[in-house]
Amino acid sequence: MYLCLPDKYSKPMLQHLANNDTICALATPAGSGAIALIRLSGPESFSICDDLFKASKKGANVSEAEGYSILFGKIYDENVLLDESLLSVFRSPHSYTGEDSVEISCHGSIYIQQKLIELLVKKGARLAQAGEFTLRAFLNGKFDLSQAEAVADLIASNSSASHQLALDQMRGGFSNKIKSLRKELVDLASLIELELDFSEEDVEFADRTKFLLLLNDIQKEVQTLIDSFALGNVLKHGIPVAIIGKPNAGKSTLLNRILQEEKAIVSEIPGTTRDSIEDTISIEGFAFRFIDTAGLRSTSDKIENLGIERTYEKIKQSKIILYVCDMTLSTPADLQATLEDFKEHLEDKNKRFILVGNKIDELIEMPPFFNQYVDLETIFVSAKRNENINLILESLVQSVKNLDLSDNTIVSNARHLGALQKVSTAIGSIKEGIQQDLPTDLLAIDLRTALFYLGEITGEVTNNELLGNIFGKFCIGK
Ligand SMILES: Nc1nc2c(ncn2[C@@H]2O[C@H](COP(=O)(O)OP(=O)(O)O)[C@@H](O)[C@H]2O)c(=O)[nH]1
Ligand SMILES: [Mg+2]
Repeated sequence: MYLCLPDKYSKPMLQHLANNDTICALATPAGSGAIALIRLSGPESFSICDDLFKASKKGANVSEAEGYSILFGKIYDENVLLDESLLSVFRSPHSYTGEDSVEISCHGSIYIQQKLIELLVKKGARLAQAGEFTLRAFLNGKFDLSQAEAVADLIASNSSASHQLALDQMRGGFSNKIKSLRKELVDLASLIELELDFSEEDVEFADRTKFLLLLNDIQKEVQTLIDSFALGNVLKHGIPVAIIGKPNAGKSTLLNRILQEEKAIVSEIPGTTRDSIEDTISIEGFAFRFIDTAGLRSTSDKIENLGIERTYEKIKQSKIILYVCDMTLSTPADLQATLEDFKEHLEDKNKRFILVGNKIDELIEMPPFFNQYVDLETIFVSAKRNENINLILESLVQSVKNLDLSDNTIVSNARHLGALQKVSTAIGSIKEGIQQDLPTDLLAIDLRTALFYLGEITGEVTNNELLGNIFGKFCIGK
């Protein structure tokens, strides 16, 4: 009995997804532009291109071109000239997919793009499905699953932080971490499997005490990765900042100032904002998702009440709360009541609560009671006159800069998180099993589960690897 993955999940079985045909697709955004890029990958890439492309250089053709070379020439639909284009040639295995590939840079008219794709299909290429180039790259061993997923994250990244996160993952930072955890578990598993092989002889290769210590270490590392998701997720999708306060405090005005556009309706009528309005902007490389909410008050208006309910939900989901108050109306009692209402969030270490004293333009002097709350971070602004808004932005950025993002591997993918949680549960079961002195074969089941889910993250297969691991460490014949 060996630690095999169920076949349906193993990489060889995925091979059937990789048809051996030639695929093509538009790689640049749909629509017209200066240039469009059409990509071809598969064994017929070169011959298909030679069928419709005539290089300017005499005697040159795609089939004989060197890898990483560019050919200039004309594309014909039978005898009708379609475009003048550049063809970049990539020879297997030195291409993104690992296959023979060509990238056609044509003029970016929608007509040319469509016609050229039609032509490629006519000559034998098939329209690629979503992600199929990257799927091929994965199946051809160009990178593992989590790296392939990072390619999508990289394309979607909209801030320096999410870009860095995706880049680290694409370059294998996360994969290496998972691989090293897996290696440690495989080593343990090898010993356990040996015990199973020698089960009649009742030997214990794996010292249970050492085993437990190692499992503790691995579980700790897995937990660190799980914990990093909270941060990874906000870095990727933007740190949620809820703008809350009473009606007419100036929340929508503040949102508009921060976004530098008139996104939310501002009016002197209390209860104008009934639904929450969100937008993400990048400030100094970090994405923040600002949420303007319905003002908090008691009202009999049904719709406004739904909005208020939603406000409380948004507060829960936010990392940072900007509590906006109208300084011309706030009294010490109001402020006290507010702090009481939000006590739970004020005490939550994972949230930041910033009091924004708005409408300072209307004040002759600062109400002294605001300064009594020394523990509370307070920023005085005039949203209307765009005064001190930069102080809010600086403070927000500072809170992210204080986080140490450097050496730590940060999980930002929900699938990885799910798998890691299952790994942790499985390791917990093995530990329990050891403590209860359960037989080796039962421990092996949980070990396999843990390995399975780690493998699921990177898309690895364990059979051969594990066999190699067992025999690689022991002399045959011993
Ligand atoms: N004087 C002054 N008025 C403001 C300021 N910010 C907002 N207002 C006004 O306060 C009213 C309510 O603003 P709004 O942004 O809709 O408040 P919300 O209900 O909290 O979203 C509007 O008439 C705004 O022009 C400010 O800094 N100073
Ligand atoms: Mg509003």
